[in-house]
Amino acid sequence: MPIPNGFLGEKDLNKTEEKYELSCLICESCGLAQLSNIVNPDLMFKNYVYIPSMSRVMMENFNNLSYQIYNNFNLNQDSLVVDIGSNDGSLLSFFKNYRTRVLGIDPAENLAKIAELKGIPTEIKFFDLKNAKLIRNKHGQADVITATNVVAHIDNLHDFFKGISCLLKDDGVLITEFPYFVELVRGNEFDTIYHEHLSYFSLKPWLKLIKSHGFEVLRTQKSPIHGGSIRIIQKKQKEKSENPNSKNIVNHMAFPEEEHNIYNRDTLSDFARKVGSLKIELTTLLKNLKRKRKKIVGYGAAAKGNVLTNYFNIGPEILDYIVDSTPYKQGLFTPGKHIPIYAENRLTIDRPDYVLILAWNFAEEIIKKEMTFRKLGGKFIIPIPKLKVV
Ligand code: JHZ
Repeated sequence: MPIPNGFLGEKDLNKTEEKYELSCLICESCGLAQLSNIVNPDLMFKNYVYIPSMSRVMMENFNNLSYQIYNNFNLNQDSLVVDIGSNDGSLLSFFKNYRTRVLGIDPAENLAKIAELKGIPTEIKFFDLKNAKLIRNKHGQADVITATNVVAHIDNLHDFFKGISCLLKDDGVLITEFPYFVELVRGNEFDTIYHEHLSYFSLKPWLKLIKSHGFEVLRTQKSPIHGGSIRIIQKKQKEKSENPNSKNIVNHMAFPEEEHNIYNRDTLSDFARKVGSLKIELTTLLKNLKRKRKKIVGYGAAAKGNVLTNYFNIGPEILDYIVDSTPYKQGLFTPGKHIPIYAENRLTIDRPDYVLILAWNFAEEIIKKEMTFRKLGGKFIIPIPKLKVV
């Protein structure tokens, strides 16, 4: 697979594109699923084209998160909120409304510039213990650290947690949000497995990890974001012994990981088989439509879409182009399959017959937005969790 956000300019289309092994393994002891091969993070994250602010749903999620944190943890104008993987400052911009102090940390130079323009100070760095010490010396310790959709991207999670311990005040809170491995398996979300995501967490390995770094859970919440995520609010353990309340919080939650057998080989083999069946179903549908001379395009040049098109061998002979609202992706071509990317309004001008929603996690939002396309007879194909034409 090429790297999932490795979009290409026209001048690069004839150059050889690097491909990297992509396989996901699971630890039979702790239940953590991880990639077997790690791509140099500089190649993937220094110049990043993904921004969450293109989705209304994502921004609402950030708005709710900031409201929840501000109100539950008595923040004030002196409080420091640090966001790891702050991207273009989307989440921190909501904290700015509450007038807390904010600091973003992100290795993407292009996005940090945008965040700075919004008035969000950003340290252009990967987050690790060494950088956490530098940041603590410069900005002081944080009252709140947020890390949404970022832990999956980190190779050395132990060093990451040491960094968190160093940067977070003793009575501070750490909020993490990440796609939930149980939903990945149950929802056939194979295309979210890609080089940027090194780990696929369920609660069992997460709790083991945080406990080994002296953290305990305060609260957990499920959310539908990115095909099913979990938000975990945690703090440093005060005593050496585990807080009995923390144990209760976790025990009484609806996280039926064992019940769904997600650590079982048969379940995982079945998941792989289902992906194989989806490949046949979807490519047969698309080829039949092409035979009937239907015009098909894609919606959402998501990283996951690049995995799906490459793995299912769906190229520009099937999808004329992909529309995407992200300005940094428009005018480029997808990695591997070289499908051109245009702005969303191309749909209205061009009126294709079918739109394959590659950003299926935003299917509802996209369909609502493109009501006119549907009213004029256009149809949407949603590949995941189950192939559907609407
Ligand atoms: P989306 C990203 O994955 C990258 P991707 C990252 N590695 C990660 O961890 C996961 O998220 C969780 C476009 N769009 O969010 C915007 C429209 O054009 O599914 C995006 O390019 N119109 C950080 O890339 C794409 O679709 C719209 O109305 O798989 C969605 O990408 C909407 C809603 C989206 O993430």
